[in-house]
Amino acid sequence: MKVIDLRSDTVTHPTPEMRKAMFEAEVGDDVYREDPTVNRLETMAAGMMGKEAALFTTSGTQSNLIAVLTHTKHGDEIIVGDEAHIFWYEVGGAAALGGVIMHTVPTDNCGRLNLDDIDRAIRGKDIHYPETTLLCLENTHNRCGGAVLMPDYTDEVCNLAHTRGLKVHLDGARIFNATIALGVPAWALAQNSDSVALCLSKGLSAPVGSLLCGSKDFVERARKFRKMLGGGMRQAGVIAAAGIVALETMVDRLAEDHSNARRLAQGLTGIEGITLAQDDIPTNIVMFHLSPELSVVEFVEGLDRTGIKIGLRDGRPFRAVTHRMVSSSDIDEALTRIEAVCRRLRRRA
Ligand code: TLP
Repeated sequence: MKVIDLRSDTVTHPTPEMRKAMFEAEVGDDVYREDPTVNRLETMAAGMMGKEAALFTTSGTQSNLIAVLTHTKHGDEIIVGDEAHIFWYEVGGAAALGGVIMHTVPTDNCGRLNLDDIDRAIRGKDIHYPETTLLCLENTHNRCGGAVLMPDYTDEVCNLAHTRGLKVHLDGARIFNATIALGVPAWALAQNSDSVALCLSKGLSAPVGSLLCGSKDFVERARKFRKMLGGGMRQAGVIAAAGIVALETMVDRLAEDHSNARRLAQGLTGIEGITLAQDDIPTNIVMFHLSPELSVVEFVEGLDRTGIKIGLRDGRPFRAVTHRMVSSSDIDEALTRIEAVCRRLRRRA
């Protein structure tokens, strides 16, 4: 029985082409900036994101943390959505290591923060207040079901933030899913942000790595923080080589993941006991609820027995993420197995 792993697109393995590139990678000591493959990847990423420079980091979490450290100082306040990955899933690193307060504002279903809420959240000048110095957005939005931020919206938020003296960091872990969904180049989604992080190890299938992009001066300072966090990786060309293949060959195929996500969602709506938690499926994330009369524990056990892995967090809808290692026939097979599990649970309910 084939295990169909829908927990995350992070489970994707490197392609044979990536493994070959890794094997053959020209390397050097990247702390001395002598790794030609890392240098090439950074130049390439900066170009795609329309920024002057980029920094190869170990993970999306590290990129976001370095961005916070670089844009702020200890004791500052940063504005993040109350559904932001930075707020939920990065172990509080911004607070623990950056010494910043995360001021959350509500996130709508489309991953957006309201401009008035942002405006109100920015502190004025008062001896009692911390200084608000950074605002973070996320595109696509993980907890909002892969929602895509439109470039006009991002630009508006950036204008507001800049007018009030804040920097903007964009968590673009899945920014290429947004570019494929909208049919616009990645730089257009990040052109007014001061920094943007993209991930190689999600839908793009590279084994590891993220790039933090911004101005030359920003990346220069960010490089020092990466070193401080232990992210000076020496002969990192071995992994950067896979990242180059990812950027060159894996972006366009994300459309297939999006169509598989829609196929999955459509199938799930036909299963008694399941309701979608989203009005539409913009990219590769599908979230759904189980009817309250069906047991979550038994549902998960049932899926496990039939070789289906999906994401589950307390009090959250289930999450299924499509990716390169799940084909459209795997989706059909997953639906058949999920339907069988639900049928069994309904009989018992
Ligand atoms: N998200 C992971 C888990 O941490 C939840 C996933 O499976 O989706 N920003 C966003 C929007 C992300 O979704 C993630 C990973 C990150 C940052 C962090 O990237 P990594 O895992 O490389 O540290």
